[in-house]
Amino acid sequence: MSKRKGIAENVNSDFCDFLTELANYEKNVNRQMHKYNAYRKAASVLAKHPTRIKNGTEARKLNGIGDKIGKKIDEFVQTGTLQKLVKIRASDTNQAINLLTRVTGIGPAAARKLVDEGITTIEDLRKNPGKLNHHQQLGLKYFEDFEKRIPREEMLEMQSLIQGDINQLDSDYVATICGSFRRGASSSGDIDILLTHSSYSSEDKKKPELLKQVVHHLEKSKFVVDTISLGDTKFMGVCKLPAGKSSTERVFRRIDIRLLPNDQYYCGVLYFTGSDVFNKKMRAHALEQGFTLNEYTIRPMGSTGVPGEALPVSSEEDVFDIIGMKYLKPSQRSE
Ligand code: DCP
Ligand code: MG
Ligand code: MN
Repeated sequence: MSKRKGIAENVNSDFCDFLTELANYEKNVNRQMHKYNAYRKAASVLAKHPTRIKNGTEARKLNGIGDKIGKKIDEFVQTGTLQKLVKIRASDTNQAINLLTRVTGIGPAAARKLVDEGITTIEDLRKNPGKLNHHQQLGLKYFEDFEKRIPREEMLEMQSLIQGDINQLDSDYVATICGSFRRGASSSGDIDILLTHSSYSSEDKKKPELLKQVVHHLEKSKFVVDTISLGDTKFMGVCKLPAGKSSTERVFRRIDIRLLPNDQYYCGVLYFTGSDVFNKKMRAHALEQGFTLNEYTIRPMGSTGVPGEALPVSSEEDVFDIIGMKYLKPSQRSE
């Protein structure tokens, strides 16, 4: 073989593709490193071969290609595919993607990429932690717990712990547990907290320490136990209540805390109370009335379509009033 690296076209690339797919499957799914290496080697030999391979017999003459791979090449030449691969792909792909996206931090694109690499189960993920970012690793670590709904009773316990802690730190904080809990749901998927402080308005410089202090205080209380991410205005993490009276083991829960300036607080509370479907409807209604509404502000749309200054808002009711919508209590905002 000459050393014209990458210049010549790989005339056997379809063979190389299926061999690489099989290699990844053996490595990621079965942890069969010998098979992985065998498929990889065969793919690399074929990639360097200057002429098109016509069948398994011809392939077997090459160094690194034995009977088994020769048979696969025959099957591929004759049928245009491999039953083994069809099975690997069809039996699992969509189910696997659906499964992997249940891990917090793994979206559909990341899931598809993992599945293409042969990672199709939670066990596969656990064997390949290097493929996951920090968020995904925590999603995996707490996978079983994060799947469990949080009963309202526990939400109420967490609410009183959180409010007590924040108030003890500085009574000028205001915190509201939003999300499905605030809509009165009998169980919630996670804890969504909106935080502000009387000293902090949108005219001021950013005050990230307001959020960090609260997070660190909740860590000292051993309530917050892991951090997915902590930015200036948003904390994503993991929490757990201390053992209860019934001594049943507590479950790890997902917690989000967002910090907003006090003049943006009620647009934030409105947004993070949801539901997401209700929010879409309300934003559409606002637009019909000539206002643009988001999680921070409500602004009039000028005739040119350029939003004006944020309108003053000191309650959720204010926002309903501005857009001429009858006030709905959180429990009436399910859709
Ligand atoms: N939200 C939204 N649009 C999104 C995501 C969220 O408007 N795409 C808002 C409305 C949600 C709130 O943020 O109610 C909190 O998001 P969650 O995903 O935590 O949703 P819920 O708290 O409503 O439900 P769950 O009990 O599953 O956490
Ligand atoms: Mg929620
Ligand atoms: Mn949430």
